[in-house]
Amino acid sequence: MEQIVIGIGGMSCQGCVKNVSGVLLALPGVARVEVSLEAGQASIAFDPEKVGAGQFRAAIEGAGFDVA
Ligand code: 9UX
Repeated sequence: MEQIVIGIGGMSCQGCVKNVSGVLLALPGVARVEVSLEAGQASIAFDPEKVGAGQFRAAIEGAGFDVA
């Protein structure tokens, strides 16, 4: 398992946090997600053989947010 922290722009409430968490957790290979509204970032634990940074970016941007 690997860990990555991704900066996210555009989150303005806990609903956004829930939405970002949901799209990330829906990706196969993602084990654990912690999204912080205050810090504007997501910490993701994942299996690097199944998923990676490109898919995290696509999922976050697809949900309407910006990846730093
Ligand atoms: Mo909050 Mo975010 O009212 O996608 S859910 S602004």
